[in-house]
Amino acid sequence: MRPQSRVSDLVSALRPPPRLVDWSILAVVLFETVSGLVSFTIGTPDGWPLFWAHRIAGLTLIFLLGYKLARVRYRLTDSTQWRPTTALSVVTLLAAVGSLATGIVWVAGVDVRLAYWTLLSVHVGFGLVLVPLVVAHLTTRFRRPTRQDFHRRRTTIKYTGLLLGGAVLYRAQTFVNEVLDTHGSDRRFTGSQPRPGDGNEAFPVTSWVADDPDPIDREAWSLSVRGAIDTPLSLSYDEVSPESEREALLDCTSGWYTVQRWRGIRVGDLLETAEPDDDAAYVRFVSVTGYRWSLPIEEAREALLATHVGEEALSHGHGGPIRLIAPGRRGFQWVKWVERVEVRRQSDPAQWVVTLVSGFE
Ligand SMILES: Nc1nc2c(c(=O)[nH]1)N[C@H]1C(S)=C(S)[C@@H](COP(=O)(O)O)O[C@H]1N2
Ligand SMILES: [Mo]
Repeated sequence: MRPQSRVSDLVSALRPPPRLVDWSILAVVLFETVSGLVSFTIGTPDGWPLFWAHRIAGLTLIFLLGYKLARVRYRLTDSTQWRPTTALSVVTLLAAVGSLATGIVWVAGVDVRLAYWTLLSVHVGFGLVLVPLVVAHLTTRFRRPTRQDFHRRRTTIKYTGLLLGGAVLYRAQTFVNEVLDTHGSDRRFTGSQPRPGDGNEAFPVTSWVADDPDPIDREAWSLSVRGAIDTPLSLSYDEVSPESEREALLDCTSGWYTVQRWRGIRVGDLLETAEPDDDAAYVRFVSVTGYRWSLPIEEAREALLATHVGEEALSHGHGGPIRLIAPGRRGFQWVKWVERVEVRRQSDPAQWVVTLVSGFE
């Protein structure tokens, strides 16, 4: 037997029963959505298993979509089979192929932009439209798996095999990256690609969603510190003495990272002057736009409010006069254009919504 047909025999042997294929596709799409969104919050290398799980499970879709297409291809190619729901099926297929393809091409290190979106952002976009499409598609042809579809040992073996298949595909792709020395092997564990160089020009200006304030007049601006503290503060730009410096890595969920030397004031030094109450637990950083994020107070002490990047004063785009540097956190938590530091007793769940809607009128 030729090796090629052995592989295809193996792949056919792993095929779950048709109804299970459909539900497996739904399960994988949901897993990819959840793992993808949760991965946005992970910035330290100990979170790597989630990224690997996302990649491996995502690649099993190649098999599952293959099984599915082999079975239903005639409904697309034979026009007497067309139904009103066929259009929905086609759109669902396109979204699935789109998210898979952009994910795979991203792993290869390709860095093209569509309008101003990185491929990774397009991947996220495809993924987000795919969820309602798959759910809608499944309800038009709703068939619950039956007891006969499950066979404890066989089912376990098949799904284990499929996940192994996904792992082999991912390993094959990283191997190709290494052999061809593509930019895919420069990626961080988060998948982000490097933006080398120092200073304002070295890395892109990015908004999480829609935040885009007018440039801030440094003379009129001030930084206030308030909340659960003894001594409220208000500092003009000149009163912020940028004496602390540290290197930190900014990793944006749109798929790039940069390592810069940031200079500014340690939040811990600000807090020492402000004297937090004993039960202070969080520090919230609020932008002139209302955009905000909180850090647990111990972590916040180590964070920096930066006025400088590299040797330069922070540009408006990068959050000047002052922005938060939160090492180990993903980019969207590095609040730009900070004007208020609030010491608080509670966490701030509403920040998740505020960051998404800030900037919309
Ligand atoms: N106020 C505010 N801060 C923000 C954002 C925003 O939209 N508004 N975007 C965040 C995101 S998603 C990232 S990746 C970084 C980008 O910083 P940069 O524009 O300096 O590269 O800023 C973060 N801080
Ligand atoms: Mo970002």
